[in-house]
Amino acid sequence: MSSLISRRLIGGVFRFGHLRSLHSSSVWSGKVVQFKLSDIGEGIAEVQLKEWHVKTGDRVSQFDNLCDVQSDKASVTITSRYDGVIKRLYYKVDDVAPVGKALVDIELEGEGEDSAESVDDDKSAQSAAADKSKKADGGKSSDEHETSSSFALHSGKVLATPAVRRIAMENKIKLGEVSGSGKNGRVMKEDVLRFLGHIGPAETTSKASDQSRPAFAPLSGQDKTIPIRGYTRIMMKTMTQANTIPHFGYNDEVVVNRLIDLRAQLKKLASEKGTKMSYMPLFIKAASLALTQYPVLNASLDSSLENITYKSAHNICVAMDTPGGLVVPNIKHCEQRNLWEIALELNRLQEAGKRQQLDRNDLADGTFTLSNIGAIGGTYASPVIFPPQVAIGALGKIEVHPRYDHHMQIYPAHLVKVSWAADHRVIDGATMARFSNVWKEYLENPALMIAEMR
Ligand code: CAO
Repeated sequence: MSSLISRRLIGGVFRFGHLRSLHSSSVWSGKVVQFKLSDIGEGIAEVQLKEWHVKTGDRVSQFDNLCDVQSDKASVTITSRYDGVIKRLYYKVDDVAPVGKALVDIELEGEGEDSAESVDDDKSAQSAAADKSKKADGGKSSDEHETSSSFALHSGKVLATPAVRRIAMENKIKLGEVSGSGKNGRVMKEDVLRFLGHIGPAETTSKASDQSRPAFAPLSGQDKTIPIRGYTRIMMKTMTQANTIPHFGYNDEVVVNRLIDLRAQLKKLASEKGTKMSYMPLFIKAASLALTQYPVLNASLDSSLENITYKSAHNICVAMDTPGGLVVPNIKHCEQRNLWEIALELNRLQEAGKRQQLDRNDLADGTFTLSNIGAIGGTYASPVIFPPQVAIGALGKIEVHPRYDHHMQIYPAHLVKVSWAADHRVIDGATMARFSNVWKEYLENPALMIAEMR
């Protein structure tokens, strides 16, 4: 689990934290500048290159997208701050690019600022980067790469990223025959996959990304080693940290017959409100109400293990399964939101998660986590705490089982199983169990929950 941020960086201006004038001050046509990955704050030291939007030889203008990069805290589109022609790309997709190093070389056109970072006289830096680029590209230089890919892309007439061209080349299709759905007719990965028949029509984009997975899955007769990237890289770091926490586990089952009735009524009204009402907003609101009684579970532990901070806001994280992997955004101030407001925010986060466009703020400052693995299946789970938080709950699939009522009569009980995990250094089992009982009470008698809402 992780924190990711998503931002759009315009011309390097916003990102670099200092305002730059984009007015021209001198003629610089023909000068080659290195466009460096500058410090993007948040302590980010490196990013992973997710996608190039340009190739060598492309003409770019200020504000044109150059590439998408992702760090453990940021997913960012980097845009050009110059007008010119791309002379060199220093990384290929999935490479890790350190902050402060060159991303692209751009040969300037027209007029601009004198402060551009020329590389004409920086041959050693260029050749070092070129070596890296060459290695990363299986020994081909950028120019060679262009030549090998150019069978379908003459003079930039078909817009596509190198990654898309690679897929087209591997499948022996001409990009010119693929209709592009991107800006200015740019051919996107989905367009190629659709052309190949791997995914359905354009309107089913979210399902398409799931269905496209098998295209990369089966390999026959050979091992494949790939670098750990994207959300998985972030999950690895966070979960390695979580592994130092002694987890206390506690499980229970909740009878949700009344909750199902309530949800059915709310679901009917949801479309009028322009949202959908799943069970999650009810689980989340019940958790927030229970956290009010047990604030120690809505807390964070400092790295020195000296202090615990009780958080006033209930920023409840929701583990989300997205096409890019697991990501954990949070709904801010659940203690102040009603069910509709929680549902609206959850829907927004879910849609942004599907597009991998969650904002930094969506991912920062979570205080407690729920993971509805039951949306996929299963009963009990062993959730892992999302540090520096101290508790997490996982929900199973709602299923019907026979149970006894107070008169010892068997009835069909709709049950959801919950698995809690708490940091046993600061939370004892009795506190976890009492919290769970309160949460369960709200869900088994949702009228109580409604009564407590402001
Ligand atoms: N039991 C029964 N039905 C469930 C359910 C459950 N536990 N969870 C969801 N559903 C139902 C919903 O109510 C909805 O039904 P309707 O279409 O009738 O409204 C349907 O399944 C689809 O729900 P959803 O998944 O779109 O929405 P949600 O709010 O319930 O869950 C989210 C959102 C983001 C939590 C979920 O989609 C998801 O990603 N879950 C996986 C979390 C995960 O991977 N956890 C593991 C973390 S550790 O690796």
